Amino acid sequence: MRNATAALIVIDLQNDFCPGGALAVPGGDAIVAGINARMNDFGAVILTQDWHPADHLSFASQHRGRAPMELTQMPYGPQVLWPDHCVQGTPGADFHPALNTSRADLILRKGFRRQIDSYSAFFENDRATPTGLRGYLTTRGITDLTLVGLALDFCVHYSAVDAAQLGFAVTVQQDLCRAIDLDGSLAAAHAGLRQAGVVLA
Ligand code: VGL
Ligand code: ZN
Repeated sequence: MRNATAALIVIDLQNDFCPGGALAVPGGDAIVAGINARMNDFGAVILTQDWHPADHLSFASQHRGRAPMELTQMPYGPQVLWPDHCVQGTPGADFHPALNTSRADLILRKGFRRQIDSYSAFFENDRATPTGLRGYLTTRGITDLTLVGLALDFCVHYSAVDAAQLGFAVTVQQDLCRAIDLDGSLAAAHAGLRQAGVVLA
């Protein structure tokens, strides 16, 4: 049975986050079949897509002398410098080919402003610019969210915490997520999710 007030939100299941991609998350492709199988349990399925211009300021390549995975300061705070990834219109930004995209009601793109990264599907990294997803969900009467996808310690983490703070009932299904685990980011994500009241299933 599909639950009309529950949505499955699949975070950034894109080629660049899968083995062989520019910012590969170990085992990122191993969760695709399980995610497809869960889609029928939800009244709504939403896919997010990391969608950067080629000169995005989260890319280390845009900062002279800086290397990927280093930290920099942006006007909105600290920001990890990433390898170029999920550039708009490139194969790396496409969804994993086995992901069932036809079941999606909405594909939400984020990270398209050069100056601001966006881990969360709700607010960009300045923590102020909304993506519009809240309005979509609330106007559809959706109250319960299950999040899966990549990466558990970045985009899934930030999306789940924001969703809980906005008042949604949020579950992160951990076996359908994979993590980057950069400098303790996975432990920080677990703590942050618990503190926000997210159910870790
Ligand atoms: C992500 C780093 C940079 C993610 C996106 O989807 O977790 N991580 N851009
Ligand atoms: Zn990104």
